[in-house]
Amino acid sequence: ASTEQVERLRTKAADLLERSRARSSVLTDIDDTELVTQHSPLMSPLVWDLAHIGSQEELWLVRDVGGRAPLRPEIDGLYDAFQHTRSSRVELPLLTPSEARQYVGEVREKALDALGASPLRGRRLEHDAFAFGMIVQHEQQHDETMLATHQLRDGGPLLDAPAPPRPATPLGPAEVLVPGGPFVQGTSTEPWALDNERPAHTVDLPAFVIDAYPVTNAQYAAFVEAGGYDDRRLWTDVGWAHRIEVGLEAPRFWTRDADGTWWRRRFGVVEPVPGDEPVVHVSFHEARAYARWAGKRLPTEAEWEKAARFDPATGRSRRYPWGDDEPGAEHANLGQRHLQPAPVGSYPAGASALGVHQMIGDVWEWCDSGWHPYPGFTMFPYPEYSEVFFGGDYAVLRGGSFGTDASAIRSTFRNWDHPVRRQIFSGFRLARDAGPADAGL
Ligand code: AVJ
Ligand code: FE
Repeated sequence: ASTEQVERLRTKAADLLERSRARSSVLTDIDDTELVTQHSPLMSPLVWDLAHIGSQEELWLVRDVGGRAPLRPEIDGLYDAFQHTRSSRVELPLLTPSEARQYVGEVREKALDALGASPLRGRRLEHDAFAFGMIVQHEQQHDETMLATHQLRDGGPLLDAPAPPRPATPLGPAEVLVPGGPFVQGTSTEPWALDNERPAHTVDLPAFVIDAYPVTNAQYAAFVEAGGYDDRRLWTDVGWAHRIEVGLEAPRFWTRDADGTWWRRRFGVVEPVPGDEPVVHVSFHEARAYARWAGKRLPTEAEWEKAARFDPATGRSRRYPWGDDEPGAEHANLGQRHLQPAPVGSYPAGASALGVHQMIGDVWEWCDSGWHPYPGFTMFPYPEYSEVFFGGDYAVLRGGSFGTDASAIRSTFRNWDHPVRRQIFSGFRLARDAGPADAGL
């Protein structure tokens, strides 16, 4: 790496660290009571996420990259996600909001110091540069988690953002044919790709058809109104048992009034459910039941990635659906720029080479795949990021949501969660096997 390249890397890391901290501040510069409250048993109190962000940054940037002495070794255990369940964290002797703010500020100063001191060359280049990318993404991931906590809390709005854009052109075809054949899944070259996205490997898929847009609220409401939640045949055994046990009737945060109008609560505001936005806050089980009702299925993870990345003109897999350029506001609804998904068709410039829209941003998309390593997977740099979850009770989600930052998403990025979860910004799109009649698509 030339001096110029090292400087560019330093500037990029410092900028992204600053951007993630600005976002963390928006989410936590609220009343102290809000920060220490357990808003849902599914989530940590916000003040835990804040100090945990600092704790991970201390571990990886201050101690590991920087080789510095620990600032607060006595609190490591409090902020170790594996030692305490989310619902129990509120009982711990956590840092107070002002202590947590001061702690993350002190850690950041030392992390920036470490960034200036790392040679970012030779033996240290790959390790140190990755550590900064990992910590940027880690803070952004917890910011998305904190955004989900904001959505779960009761009370009036604390966050504000402009409405998303409206589609300027009519929708294109509803389905896209993805030709059969090999494509490259995963990556060996994306510098900040996490271990589970690696290595690049070839996957040969039969032709399939995928929806050009995510399933919308209007489409999903039709399923609810057709009695989809009461039709046992649409659900798997596990899905049905869950639907009965917790009394699922509609997406989380939806209610229906006496006139039959659907309403939703969104970050403290109650409003009619907009029909043309991708449905959000549905579980994997609900997505599967909808797919069966519609006579289709969820895409597998490999199908999702091929639809997003494969360029039939070159045979190459792109970094993003639209190409290799970093995400811009015209490509995708990311980064909490809007506090909701955008109507389908709002991002024509973000469509994939095959013509599939809104694969990045808006809503995470459930795939019909469990959480497994790619062939040739090597754990890096710690087993608790992905490895310990492989083979567990998880389904994969792809593409990121309106609450995912651009620095924490790529077409290769893999997320996973329990199939019952729906406090996350989760939606889906449908796929089906291709038949002879689809040649004209
Ligand atoms: C990859 C989103 C499942 O939030 O649990 C944050 C990311 N790992 N801290 C999560 C993560 C450690 C993780 N997900
Ligand atoms: Fe974490």
